[in-house]
Amino acid sequence: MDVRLRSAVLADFPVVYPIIDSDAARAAGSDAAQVAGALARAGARIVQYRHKGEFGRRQFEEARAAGEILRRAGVAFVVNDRADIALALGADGVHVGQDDLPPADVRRLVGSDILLGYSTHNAGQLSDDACRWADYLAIGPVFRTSSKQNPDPVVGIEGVREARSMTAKPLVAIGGITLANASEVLAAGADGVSAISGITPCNMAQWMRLRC
Ligand code: TZP
Ligand code: MG
Repeated sequence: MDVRLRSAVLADFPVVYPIIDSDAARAAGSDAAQVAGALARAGARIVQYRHKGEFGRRQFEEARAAGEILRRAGVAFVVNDRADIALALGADGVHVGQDDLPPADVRRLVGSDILLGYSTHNAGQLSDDACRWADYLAIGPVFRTSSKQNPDPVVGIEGVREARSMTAKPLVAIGGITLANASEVLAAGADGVSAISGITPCNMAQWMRLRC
């Protein structure tokens, strides 16, 4: 964990927030470490590692390898869902959702130096007291997505605008975001856009030109 990275991320939230899904990386004939390296070279400032399903030794080592590459490159490394894995790997952040450990308990576990992200899907969740423990909030799915099982209803651009009006914390939009619609999402008030399928090492350079 590099505490300076947390401050840097919060002072100027990255416009582009790639998520490496381990299964998606594998399906594309790659692996998380390779994708992490490519994203770092392309200019990512923050990257999240995500694995759904059993999180065993293989995933732990994969996340460790990706995290080491990101750390060497000065990129904030965030672990999805799992506070224990984030702590064990010395990650810079952990990102939890509505079905994971509550943010207050995650904060108690990981301490105040680690970035804590919290996913929300509607106005009710955004106004919940749990949000106060988070450093940044995510809102989505903005558009239809096939990267998440049983996604919540899409919130659309209007949902991003509403979320923006409800929080002063850094806000990341997620769900079906592509190079074609990212500008509209940012214009609705998101500080950053996050994607699993839409951001790849090959198109990362184009993403980095957003809002330049
Ligand atoms: N949370 C809301 S939508 C989503 C998550 C993790 C999936 C985003 O994947 P994609 O491929 O960027 O639509
Ligand atoms: Mg989760």
